[in-house]
Amino acid sequence: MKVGILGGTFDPIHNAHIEIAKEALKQFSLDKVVIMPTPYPPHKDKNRITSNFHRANMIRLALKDIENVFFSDFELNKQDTTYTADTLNMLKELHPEDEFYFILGSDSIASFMSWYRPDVILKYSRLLAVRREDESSNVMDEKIFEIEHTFHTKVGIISMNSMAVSSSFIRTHEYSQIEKMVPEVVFHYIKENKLYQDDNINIAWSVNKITEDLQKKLKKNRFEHTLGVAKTAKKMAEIFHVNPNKAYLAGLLHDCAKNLSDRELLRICHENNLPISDTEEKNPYLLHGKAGAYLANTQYGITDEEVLSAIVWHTTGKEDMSDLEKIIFSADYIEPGRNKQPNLEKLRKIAKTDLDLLVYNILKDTLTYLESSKNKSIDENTVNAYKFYKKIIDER
Ligand code: DGI
Ligand code: FE
Ligand code: FE
Repeated sequence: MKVGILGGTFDPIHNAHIEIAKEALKQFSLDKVVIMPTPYPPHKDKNRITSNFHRANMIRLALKDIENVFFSDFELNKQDTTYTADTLNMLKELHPEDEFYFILGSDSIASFMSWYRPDVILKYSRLLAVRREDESSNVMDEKIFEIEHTFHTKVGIISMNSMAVSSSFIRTHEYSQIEKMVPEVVFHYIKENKLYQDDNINIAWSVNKITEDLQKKLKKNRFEHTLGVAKTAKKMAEIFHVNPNKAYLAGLLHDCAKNLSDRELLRICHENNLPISDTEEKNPYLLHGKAGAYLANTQYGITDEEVLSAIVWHTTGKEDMSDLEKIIFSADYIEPGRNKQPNLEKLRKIAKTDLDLLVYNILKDTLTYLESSKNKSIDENTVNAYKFYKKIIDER
């Protein structure tokens, strides 16, 4: 098979990327083109980039109805930036019978000579350079000549009509100006998720805006529970000298991933390299804490590690929690909307005086409940948390 590879950050994917893929297929009779986004280089400010999750979703949407062009998360799933040379080497090992064509835009052509091991890249693939018709092509031709001369290779040319489209333009302009630059489905996705809006993904939302958004996303009962947890957490924070704003925010967001299906929770965790334990694999709803913290960070711009950690641990608890973690863990259990659990009266009283005793009692009741229900495997964090707080209480 003749396989074209188009790399880049795709933040976001746009019409010119798709044109390049189609033209490469046509002009070089390729069997397929693979769109392979790269993770962002580690030094980039994490809060300023669009998550792998969103970038991958947009690519999937954009390629849905396009024949022979496919999304690959081969590089995206690597923790660190990968070198093209290594990627091609691995691909060649996995598919020795395939012929690879590595597609370069004009920026990449200009810098190709200084990439890591261009010789290796050329050993495993043939280069195809995108050449836009209007482009002042002299510089580009020189670069191509230099590559061909140095490595005794022939660079293929994909000729393209010029298109005034770029990801950086899309990231920095109003929605009305970018509508025609991306596939319709991608445009809707960008709007839906409020991507590339200054007051949104990159900057923490106001509490009011988060509340509004959650009201839209969560079922009515869940939303009310969420407010109950936020208010209860705030009151407890005041009693135990924890920052009440952080407690309210963590309470508000603790179940923000609760409207997602098991499959979506697993996918978020897979795509963002969040570890999944065996118990979580079997009971994916346990992941709504981890996935919730991820969304709180990427969608709502929350960067406070204490708040994020309280969201992560709110379902299972863990050993040696911070006071904020204890508060969210217990407010979730005792907020006024809860009525099914045993001992709520007693627990709500303890909540006014003794955080460790409260956590201990909730863990004990939770384990009793889990042991009596058939299909639920118990997370080791819950067990370890119970042992930890039992010891504290016993040793008093
Ligand atoms: O999301 P909420 O419903 O507000 O509350 P939560 O995040 O505490 O989740 C509640 C459920 O989680 C409840 O049915 C008990 C369950 N749970 C807590 N620890 C474990 C657990 N389920 C399993 N399978 N294993 C655990 O260790
Ligand atoms: Fe929860
Ligand atoms: Fe909850």
